[in-house]
Amino acid sequence: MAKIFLNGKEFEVPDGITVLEAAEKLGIQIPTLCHHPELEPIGACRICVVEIEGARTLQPACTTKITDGMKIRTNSDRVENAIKFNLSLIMANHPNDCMYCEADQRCELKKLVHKYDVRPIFNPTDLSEVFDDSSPSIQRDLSRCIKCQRCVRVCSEIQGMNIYSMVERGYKTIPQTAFDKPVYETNCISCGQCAYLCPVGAIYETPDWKKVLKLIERKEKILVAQTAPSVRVAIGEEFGMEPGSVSTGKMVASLKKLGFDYVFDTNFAADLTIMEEGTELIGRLKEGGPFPMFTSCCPGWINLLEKEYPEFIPNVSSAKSPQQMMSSVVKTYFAKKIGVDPEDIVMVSVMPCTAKKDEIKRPQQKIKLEDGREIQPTDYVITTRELAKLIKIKEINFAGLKDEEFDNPLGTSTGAGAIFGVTGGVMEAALRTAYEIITNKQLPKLEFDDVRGLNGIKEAEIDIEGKKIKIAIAHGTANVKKLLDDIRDGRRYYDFIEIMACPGGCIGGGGQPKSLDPEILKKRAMAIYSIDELSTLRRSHENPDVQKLYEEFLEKPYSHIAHELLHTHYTD
Ligand code: HC1
Ligand code: SF4
Repeated sequence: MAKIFLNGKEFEVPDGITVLEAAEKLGIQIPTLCHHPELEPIGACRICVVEIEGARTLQPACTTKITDGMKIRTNSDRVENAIKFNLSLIMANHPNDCMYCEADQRCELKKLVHKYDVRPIFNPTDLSEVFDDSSPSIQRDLSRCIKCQRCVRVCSEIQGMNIYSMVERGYKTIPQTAFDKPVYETNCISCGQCAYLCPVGAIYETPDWKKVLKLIERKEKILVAQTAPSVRVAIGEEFGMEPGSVSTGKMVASLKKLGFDYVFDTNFAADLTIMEEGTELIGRLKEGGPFPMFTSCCPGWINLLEKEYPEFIPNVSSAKSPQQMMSSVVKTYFAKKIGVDPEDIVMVSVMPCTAKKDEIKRPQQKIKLEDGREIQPTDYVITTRELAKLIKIKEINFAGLKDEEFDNPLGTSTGAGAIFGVTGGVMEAALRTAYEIITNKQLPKLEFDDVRGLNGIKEAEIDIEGKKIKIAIAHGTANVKKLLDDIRDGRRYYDFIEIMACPGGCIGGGGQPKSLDPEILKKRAMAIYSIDELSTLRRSHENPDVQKLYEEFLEKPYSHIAHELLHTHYTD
């Protein structure tokens, strides 16, 4: 432990930590912009400066390590004036376009400018003109870039993709793609982690909320929404609720208030996915491969597969993602049930994910109707943040809403469907069903502890009637690449692998509420597991409405019609 003096008071803090970490532990706020708890500190923005006795100049708290006896001041006039000055320098190169900016109330720069009462020294001139709307998932307006490099760092450190690097010099420096290519023409996998960590509005999800707002206000078609497993454990954060709150009922109520006619649960389709993918796994186990088999529900992973690992294409499950299964069922089975033309239904998905926005545009996801028309199952994807924005625009008091229930018959789900939203969840849900179908016995314990937790790569061996099945789970694309490289080069072998591109799985998706809480993924994961624990049904094959869907329409898992509607293929 080291002794330090912070603003005149003596404290003991662990050796080797930074001034910023020490202050955080002691409950003293130091403003930051480039710092993010998940990234290596670089001291780029100079907003976290502090006075250290004996040092000639102010020092950045994020990169300065504590030493024994260090005397630090965070609250002097000198510190405050420097923060103000550094913020005004950022503002001198930043447009005053807050009313048009996608970051709106979440802008970290705006909050600091207000707090420190920063006034413009001169009007911004010569701003970067890079505007990139090439991707269905993310947009970039680099006139708003504050050079914090969070996008560069998350894309390389956490995602291992290295799509951006800082180019140009001085105030003209920007994060740019190689050869200034539009981001959609690079190997970008659309995960949206760069947008998730952007402290301002320089990178953001493609704003489909505008189209959805028009739909709601014009109300010309039947509006159907579906909500992904991890939206309900995060959306409350946008309305001041405690991280880790489960707000399923309020989320459904808010969508009804916005004007959706039906609100269905993607968790239902997650159960359906398990029926199809589990059958595929059982089939491969009987027929001897191809192994490893990979899960297919994460579209960031599918983008990585096609762009960088096409040799694994035959190994990936052909099951569409739950989002696409739900929309395919809504526009066939459900449209028939309510007697409407599928093209009179508009299907909107609420997802934690930006890559879901490009998944819906894949041509091989289209479904063929009985009369030969080919249609896109999902029409629009909005992120958790975009749904929150719509709720705010419509002045709905989210926290005060009375809980409402999902509509039937596509609103029933099991605990197995719920855990899809967290790393390891798809694997656990698949094992619960595969084990019981193969052995005809009930699992003695439903929780597979080895697949839980936030380690980047998890592995286990499962015994099913004497047959050992080797499984692995990877999340965060840098971990995923490490695992794939090891398998390709023969250093590791598995039978079944779950891949999620974002850290934590969907709970940490690029479209989730932005958070600087280092414990945020843990809190959201615990909320997901609590939904499973409180469910009366916890195995996908027990979902009565999934069973009914097979009886009335799909016949059985992997049937011809199930193949037509619920399966897809990949191309390199
Ligand atoms: Fe996911 Fe999935 S779990 S991919 O993370 O398989 O986005 O939440 O909806 O489709 O169910 C996302 C989450 C989501 C799908 C499911
Ligand atoms: Fe990198 Fe993901 Fe951003 Fe693409 S969307 S640039 S892969 S962080």
